[in-house]
Formats: sequence, C-alpha cells, structure tokens
Amino acid sequence: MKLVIANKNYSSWSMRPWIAMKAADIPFEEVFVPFGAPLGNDEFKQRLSAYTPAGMVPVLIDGDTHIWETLAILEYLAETFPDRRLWPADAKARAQARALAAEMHAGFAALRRECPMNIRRPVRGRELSAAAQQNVARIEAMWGEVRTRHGGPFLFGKFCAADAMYAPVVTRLATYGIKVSRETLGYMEAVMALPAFAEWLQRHAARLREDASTADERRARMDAANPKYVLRNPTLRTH
Ligand SMILES: N[C@@H](CCC(=O)N[C@@H](CS)C(=O)NCC(=O)O)C(=O)O
Repeated sequence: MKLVIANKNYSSWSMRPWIAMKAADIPFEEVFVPFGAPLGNDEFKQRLSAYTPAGMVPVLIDGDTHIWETLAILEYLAETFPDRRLWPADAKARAQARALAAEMHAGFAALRRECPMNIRRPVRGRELSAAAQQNVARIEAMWGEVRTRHGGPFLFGKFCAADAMYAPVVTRLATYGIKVSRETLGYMEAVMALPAFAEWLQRHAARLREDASTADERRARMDAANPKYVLRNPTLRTH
C-alpha cells in the first residue's frame, strides 16, 4: 500500500491516516508530494494528478485502487485489517467513534481557519473568535464525555481512528497555546506520547534538515561557479 501525503508541517489531513496506519502497525510506502506555494498551485495539482483527480491529499493506493477522502481511507483500512481494531469492537462505541470522526471531518471551521496546523511555529498564544472558542468548548466536552465513559487514555480506551482524526487538533491546541482543562491536557499528552506521533515529528525534522542541506549545497555550487559579484541586470551587461 502507498499513502500519498503532503508536507508534514501543514498537512493535517495527511497526518490522520498516516498516524492511524503507523499506530495500527499497517505497513505502507509514503509518497510525498510537496505543496509548494501558493496553496493549490498548478505544479502540486499536476503532480498529484498521477494519484487522484480530486486535487487533494491524502490518497491511499492499494494495487489499482485509489482511495481519496480521509474517512473513506480509514474505513478501508479498518475493513482490510479487521484485527487492528481501527474502530472500537463494541457497536455503540463504534457508532460514537464514527460520529466524532464525522464531526471533525465536517466541522470546526473557525478553529481550523484561525489555527491552521503549523508544527514548526513556536508555541505562542492566539486570541480566538467566539466561534473558534465554541469549537474548542465542543471538542473538550466531547473528548471529556467519551473518555469518562471509556476510561481513557484515548477517546475510546485504546487508540482508534477517532484519535487519528483529532491528532492534528491536539497539535493546534498546543501550538496556539489554547487554554484547556486538565482532562483535555491529559488526552493531548496521550496522543503526543504515541510513538506514531513522535515519528511524524522526527520525519518532519529530518526533511527540514535535508532541505536545509540541499539549500546549502545549492548555495555552495553557486558560489563556486560564480564570481562574488555578478551584474545580473541585462541592461548593464550591454556596457
Ligand atoms: N476532505 C478531504 C480534505 C483533504 C484536504 O483538504 N487536503 C489538503 C491538505 S491538508 C489539500 O490537499 N489541499 C490542497 C489544495 O487545497 O490545493 C479529506 O478528508 O481527505
């Protein structure tokens, strides 16, 4: 299986199935398509068109089948690897886990807009609009309710697809210094302590290092090939 994702710093939708697959120990090959700038640029869409005409990551590829849309990917993984228990075993818990996942998929627009995932950003507080504050209150209430019912440390006891859906929200609450309850912090700690979460951060850091050394090499090559001062303005070259 292959999972097509974009930049680990920003791509919250990429993070969800990636974390789910790592946490459930489902092997896959990662295919990285960088966002570039600005978001939605032609080169990104062009590169991605090899995997999906939908123009967005993530995409799961299993043989000749391409699955786009995060919830569909998680469902496919759960069906393909039933022993990994990506959804809770109990039917009622499973229905609620799906409700939480769907609410994340369709909702919390204000929080998503005001606090985009940005792992590299130094932790600094941010004032939230009333709408985003309501989103946070709803998320905390929902997490609290299911964790109380199922005993934690994850939403439904053991890690499941609903936790994967909320992993980027955990980073947002942390990055933007959003004030949350002790219970919420307990959940955030559980998610951040996942080896899969740590691996996402490590891989992100490794790519930053790689990009930095590529930039250094490029600079060194330029310096070696060019004299220190080059008049690049073509009108000056005519003199
Ligand atoms: N509904 C989609 C959302 C995917 C999505 O928004 N992906 C973003 C990256 S996090 C994307 O590919 N954006 C590229 C663009 O907007 O051009 C899903 O659940 O997979």
